[in-house]
Amino acid sequence: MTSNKLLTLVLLRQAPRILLGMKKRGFGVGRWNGFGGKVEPGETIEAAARRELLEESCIVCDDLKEVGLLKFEFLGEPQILEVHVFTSNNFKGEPKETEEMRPQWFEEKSLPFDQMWPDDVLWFPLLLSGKRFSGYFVFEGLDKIIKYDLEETKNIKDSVIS
Ligand code: 6U4
Repeated sequence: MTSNKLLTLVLLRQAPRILLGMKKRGFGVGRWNGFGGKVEPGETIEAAARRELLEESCIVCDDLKEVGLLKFEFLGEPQILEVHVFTSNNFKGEPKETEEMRPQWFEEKSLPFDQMWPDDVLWFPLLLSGKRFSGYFVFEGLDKIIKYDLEETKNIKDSVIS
């Protein structure tokens, strides 16, 4: 039995646009994604989301709303990734390129799903329509989802997806 690896993911919105970053290194390199990373020991998940957003995009946001909980299993890997998804439309600063990410605003109607994680095309519609959601995805390698469950949830902590 291993514990889940806690990660954060922040999607900033300024209708009709959403801010993504091109991941320049590490896990998910070459894909457009929200901003985020690992929760440090002793840190709350929301504080980690704020810190990673600042480190990766130079944006300050004190008004994050947690909207999604996504779990990822990679066949052959014991650890489950537990990604806490936050959103906000209330933030300060202009996104700047950092060592980790190259930020770019995208129209919500034309997101680059073919250059994003394959699960994103499944749950982004829920995020964009203001829903809360929980999901569990099983990956074979980094490009193929072999099984998944995804549901809208009233309270993400009450999710039936374990
Ligand atoms: P460092 O600390 O730089 O070595 P790195 O290995 O680059 O870490 P990190 O910390 O940037 O990883 O965290 C990975 C990020 O990718 C988190 O924001 C969560 C996100 N992520 C992981 N799997 C994902 C998936 N299947 N779909 C998705 N985001 C995912 O949309």
